Amino acid sequence: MNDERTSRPEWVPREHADEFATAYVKGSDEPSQTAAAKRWVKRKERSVAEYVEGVLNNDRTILAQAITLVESNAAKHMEMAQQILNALLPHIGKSIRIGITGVPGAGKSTFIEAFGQFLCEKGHRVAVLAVDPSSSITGGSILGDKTRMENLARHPHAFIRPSPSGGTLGGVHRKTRETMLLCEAAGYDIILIETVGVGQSEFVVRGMVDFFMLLALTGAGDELQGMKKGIMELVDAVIINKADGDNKPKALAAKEEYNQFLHYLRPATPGWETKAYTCSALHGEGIADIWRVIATFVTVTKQSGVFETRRRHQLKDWVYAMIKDYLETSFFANPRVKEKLPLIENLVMSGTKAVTAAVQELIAAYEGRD
Ligand SMILES: Nc1nc2c(ncn2[C@@H]2O[C@H](COP(=O)(O)OP(=O)(O)O)[C@@H](O)[C@H]2O)c(=O)[nH]1
Ligand SMILES: [Mg+2]
Repeated sequence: MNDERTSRPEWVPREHADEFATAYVKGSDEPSQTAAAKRWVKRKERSVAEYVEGVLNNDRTILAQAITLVESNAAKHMEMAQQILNALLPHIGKSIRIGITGVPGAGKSTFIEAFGQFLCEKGHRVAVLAVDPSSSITGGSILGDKTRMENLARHPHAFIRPSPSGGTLGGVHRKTRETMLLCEAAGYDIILIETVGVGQSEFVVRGMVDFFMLLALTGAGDELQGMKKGIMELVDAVIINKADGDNKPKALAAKEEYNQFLHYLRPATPGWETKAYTCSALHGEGIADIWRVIATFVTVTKQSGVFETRRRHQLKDWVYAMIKDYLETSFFANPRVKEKLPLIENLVMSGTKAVTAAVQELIAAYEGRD
C-alpha cells in the first residue's frame, strides 16, 4: 500500500498505521521553485510591445517586471530591456529628479516618507529609488527602510523600488538610471533617489539628478570635519533634519554655521546659491518650504538653460561611465589576465617588478599580445 507516491502524514503513529485511512500523495520537494519557474515562464512570454504598453499604462506589475529585466545581467534580458527603453524614449525625461544623501541615521528614509506623501497629496506621482552599494554586501540594508516608508508605499501614487543588488557600482548606476527612465515613462513626475553616501555613490547620484541635497544633523562643526571633502560642492541644499524638541536651537545654530561655510564655496549649480535649511522629517515641519526651494530651483535653472545643459552632459557622462565599466569588467574577467594577475601582483609587492612594466604586461595579456 505504501507505494512511492503515497505517504503517511508524520502524525500517524507507526504501529497503528492501518487504523488511519489517511495518506497523501508526495508532491514536489521544491514547490516554491516550481511556482517561481512558472511565473518566470509567464513573464518570459510577454513581448516588448506588451511591456511598453504596460509601462505606459502604469501597470505596476509590468513596471516592476520591466525593472527586473533592466536589473538582470543576462544578455537576453538586457537586449529586451534595451528594446523596451528605446520604444519608451519619447516618454521619458519629464520628471524632476532629486537625490538625497547623508550619513546613516540622518533621517533620509523618514524624510522621503514625509516628503513623498506631501508630494502625492499635491497630486504628484512619486517614485523612490536607492543607490546603496553596501546592499550587495550586506544583503540589502534598504529592507529596513521599506518598512519605514510603510505609509508612502501604500499610497497609490507612489512606487518604491529598493537598490539593485550585486555587481559593480557601475552596474548599480546603469540599473538605477534605467529604472528611473522606466518610472518616468510610467508617469512618475518626481523621482527621489536615496543614497547612503558610501564610496563613490554620491558622485553617481549627482550625475543622474537635477537637484541634490544633503541631509545633515546638528553639530555642523563635527560633522563638517568628519564629512568627506567635496560633498558640500556637490549639493544644491543642505537640510538640517531633526529640528524639533530640544534639538531645535542646535539645528538653527547649525544652519547658520553651514550657511557661513557654504558662502565661500563654489556652488554646485551655476546661478544657484546653495543654502542650509531646517526641517523635522518626523513631524513634517519644513517639508513644504523645501518643496518651494526645489520648485524655485527648477524654474531658475530652466530659464537659464542650466537644467537642460546639465541633463545633456549627464547623458554624455553616462556613455563614458558605461564604457569604463564595461572595460573594467572585461579586463578583470579576461582568462589570461586572471591567470597572470596574482603572480604579477606578488612581484610588484615584493619589489621585483616595476608597476608600469607590470601593467604593460597585463594589458598585453588582455590584448592577446603576450
Ligand atoms: N527627532 C527626530 N527624529 C528623526 C527625524 N527624522 C528621522 N528621525 C529618526 O532618526 C532615525 C534614523 O532615521 P532614518 O530615516 O532611518 O535615517 P536614514 O538612515 O538616513 O535613512 C530614526 O529613528 C528616525 O525616527 C526628525 O525629524 N526628528
Ligand atoms: Mg535610510
